[in-house]
Amino acid sequence: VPAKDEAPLADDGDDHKDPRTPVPLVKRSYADSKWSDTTPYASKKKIQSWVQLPDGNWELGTVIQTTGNNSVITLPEGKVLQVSSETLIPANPDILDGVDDLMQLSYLNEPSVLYNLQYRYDRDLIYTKAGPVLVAVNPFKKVLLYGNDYIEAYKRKSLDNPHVYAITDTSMREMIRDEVNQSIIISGESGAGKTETAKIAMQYLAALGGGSGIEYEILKTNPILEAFGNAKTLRNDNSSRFGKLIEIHFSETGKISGAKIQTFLLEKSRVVQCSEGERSYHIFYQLCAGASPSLREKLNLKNADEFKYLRQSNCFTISGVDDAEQFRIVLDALDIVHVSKEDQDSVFAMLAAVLWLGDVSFTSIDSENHVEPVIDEGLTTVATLIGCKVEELKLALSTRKMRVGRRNDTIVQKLTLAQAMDTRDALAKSIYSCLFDWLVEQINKSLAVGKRRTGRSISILDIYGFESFERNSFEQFCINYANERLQQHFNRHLFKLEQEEYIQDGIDWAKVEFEDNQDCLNLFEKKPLGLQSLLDEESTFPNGTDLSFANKLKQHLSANPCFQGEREKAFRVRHYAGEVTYDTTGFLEKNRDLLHLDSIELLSSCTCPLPQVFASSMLNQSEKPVVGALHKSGGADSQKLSVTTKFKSQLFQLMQRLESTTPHFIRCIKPNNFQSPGSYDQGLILQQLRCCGVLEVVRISRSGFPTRMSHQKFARRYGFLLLDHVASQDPLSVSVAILHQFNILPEMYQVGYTKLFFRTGQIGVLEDTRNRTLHGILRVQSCFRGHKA
Ligand code: AD9
Ligand code: MG
Repeated sequence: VPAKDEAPLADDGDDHKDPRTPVPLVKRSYADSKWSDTTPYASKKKIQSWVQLPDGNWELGTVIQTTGNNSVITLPEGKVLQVSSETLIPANPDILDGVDDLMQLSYLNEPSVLYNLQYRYDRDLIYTKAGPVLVAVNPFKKVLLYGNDYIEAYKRKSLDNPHVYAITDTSMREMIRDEVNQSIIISGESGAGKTETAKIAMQYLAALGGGSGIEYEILKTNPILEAFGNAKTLRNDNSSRFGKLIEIHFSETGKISGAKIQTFLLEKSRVVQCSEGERSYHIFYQLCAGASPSLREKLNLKNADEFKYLRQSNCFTISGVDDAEQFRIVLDALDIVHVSKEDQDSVFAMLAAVLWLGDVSFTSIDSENHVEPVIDEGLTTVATLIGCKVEELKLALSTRKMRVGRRNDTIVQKLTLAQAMDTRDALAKSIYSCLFDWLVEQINKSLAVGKRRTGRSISILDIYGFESFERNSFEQFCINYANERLQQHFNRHLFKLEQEEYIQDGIDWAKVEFEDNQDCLNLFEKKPLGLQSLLDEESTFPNGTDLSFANKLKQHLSANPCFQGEREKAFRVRHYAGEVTYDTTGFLEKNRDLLHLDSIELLSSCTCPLPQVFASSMLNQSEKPVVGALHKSGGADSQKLSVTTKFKSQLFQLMQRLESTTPHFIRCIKPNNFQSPGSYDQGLILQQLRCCGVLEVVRISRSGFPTRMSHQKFARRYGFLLLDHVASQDPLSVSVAILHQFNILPEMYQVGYTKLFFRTGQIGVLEDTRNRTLHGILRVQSCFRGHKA
């Protein structure tokens, strides 16, 4: 008799008593759905199955009759449907409702996974394991899962259900045990909860590895980076517009010794333009709302809604957020990471300079549409804030020096309105992105590990997830490329991990090859004919246009299975997560990301310290050193690396670093598009599960032995079904006897040193028999019904 906690499956009637109903043979052909399970487990009269309703949602129903290829199924609210049997997908026995690891599901199909996550989500169990991966469904509300008590409980292992704390704890233990660096790789689409998850992981590490005080500094980097690198978008009120890797270092005793932050590709364009309903970077609004009267006066600050750059999107506040209060938090945090008051003043001066640049206006000076800046409050304030003469600023914004002819003679070209505005905006974007990089550098200095590196670290990666919008531009092109790289990393490791477990437990295992995304990566990276090298090539042509770029792609890449040319300036890429159509408008300009040398010269001649630092860092970024050119009268565009090339090399370095670590994956899921609690949109979630590869992991495990049970547990659960006496009572012998008695085919299971491994669906056969047997016992002992069974 099984233990009390192993209650029999809820049964719905007597299967054997009714001779009129033949055992239905539900044919299931799910060839079209690669995630579905094809192994029927039940030969019961009434089978729980998933049926897809016209709205696309899955509903659990009971098959009451099957004739030919048709099944009659009843739904919970009493509706009866007749459907083609092939469209039904088997549901799991109730005993598996809400399992905390999807690997425990007997049937690993899409509706079952969706249902399981929802079952848990409804109970605020937002974390679920998908084998080695932690799935986190954004609750969009406070859930009582965090804080010191929970941290203590996970540390002491008195709690071990899926949690960010648990996966972080594992990484900590493995780092110490194996002396190998670890990484926690967080992905998911915008608003799915990556940044919050990263902070929760950092909290845990700070609590476990704290002591020296440096953990406070590390935690305080979050409000700073969020202020300067996050913004309200239509998808997320606090959307990160950069990628981030934070590497936290530990001493031999497991105490935090320092940290290092690396950032990736900040979205600069937001500084000078953003869409209706979105905001620019938080820090601008915080500064305008929270600066002290003396700082306001020094920076000649106005209200946020009076600056042109901020005014254009017509959105100034975020509900529930007090920008002035946030500003105080940032000031505090800057103190804690040792940014001096002087430096803080310089930072705010740069922010104000960017805002005032947006207010610089131009006036026509001749009949050829040439313009120059109006000398007004905007221009003079910018000059004061960066420390240059008004005349110099005026010149930099209205002219461009060019070298011409064989003798490289310099001519000065006047700018048209469009050119002048571009120059102004490019200057604002550069100042802001240099400021961001500079801040990260200051933070890194403060967190520096010092010379005595132990070489042990845990890195947390919070990078923008795969994006597919109606209109996809250069930003999505870069972001999705990054995700292809990460996906490759993900695949490799999951296959490896999965297969290592089999080998560890000593089972017979022929290695599974997996479908990788190398084709798509080749499409991006191949030289000389890949998306990136063709983009770079076209970007260097003075006459190159977005259209000529698109045509070149179609001419050279059409043979690649992942590429498809589209109408006019568009092309389509088949990503692992789905197809995305990119519009090449703006690709060349964004890839070149030019700042004219005139602007760099201006910054380097400023009397304020930061502009000078920025100028020299811009020159250092150049591929060919152009330092000499700075002092020559003849200038040219800075010969910097293209954005794609720089990003690609950053990603390569990132991958190299991650490769040397033991990875832990967290996949964040956004349950609805309204940032609202309690709403679970099946279609949206399914699409993310597919995109971020959770079901891919499921598929991997399907090809293996996804159900595992220790010999003990197996013997306890099914031992009572044995008809013959087993000589030895040790769990392994009992288990093997059960397998034999039930004719479980040898290819359907493997006996490991500690566990039994089953192919998908196999446990269902046993559960079914166990259930029927129990039911029989219950009938015989009907007077005991309801007692210990
Ligand atoms: V983006 O790609 O940077 O636009 P993220 O980083 O994936 O995005 P973020 O972490 O910013 O999303 O989460 C969005 C919002 O969801 C947060 O501001 C919270 O309001 C909410 N959230 C996310 N995770 C949790 C959580 N564990 N508990 C409560 C959460 N709320
Ligand atoms: Mg984020």
